[in-house]
Amino acid sequence: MKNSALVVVDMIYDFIDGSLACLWADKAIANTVQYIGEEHAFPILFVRDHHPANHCSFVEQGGPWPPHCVQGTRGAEVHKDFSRFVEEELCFYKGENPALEQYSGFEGKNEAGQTLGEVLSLLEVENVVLCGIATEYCVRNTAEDLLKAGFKVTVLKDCLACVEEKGHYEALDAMKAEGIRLA
Ligand code: VGL
Ligand code: ZN
Repeated sequence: MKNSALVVVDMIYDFIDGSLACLWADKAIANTVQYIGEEHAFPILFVRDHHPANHCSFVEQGGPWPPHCVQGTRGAEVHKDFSRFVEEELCFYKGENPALEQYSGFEGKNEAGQTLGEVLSLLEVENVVLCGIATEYCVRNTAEDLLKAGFKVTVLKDCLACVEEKGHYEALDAMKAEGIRLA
């Protein structure tokens, strides 16, 4: 599909086998790798949760989550099955401000300080295909922000992992009602 891009959200170790391991992560990774295929023609952008050790979303700071995706740890690395697709300038980091929870990848920034939204516009992308972790949090918030910004958004429902099954299906229903395509 011309003018399309794939955005892979938080397919990083703490959400796969670490402190916040999510349901169906292995299947989501395998299905995403299959979707990408051997000769993909679309850019692949990676959203990465990337917290300082004292982040406000951690239980010790009064937040809801165990420490996860701490900068410089294995838990913050993208899963190895995507290594051959990862380009640093297309990695968008979020949650770096210790005082701010940031579920959406839309305002995530690459090493040059460009946001995901800016780079998708620079690439003249119109259709954003999304997959990743967690359906109820980062995937949903990123999809909604992309839609608000005017992109056509498709979520690959077999390429998602979630914190809780119930929340996963509620998030899918909500996204569909808002005009996000499920494929
Ligand atoms: C996320 C929980 C904590 C997410 C981030 O990106 O889905 N979930 N931090
Ligand atoms: Zn986080």
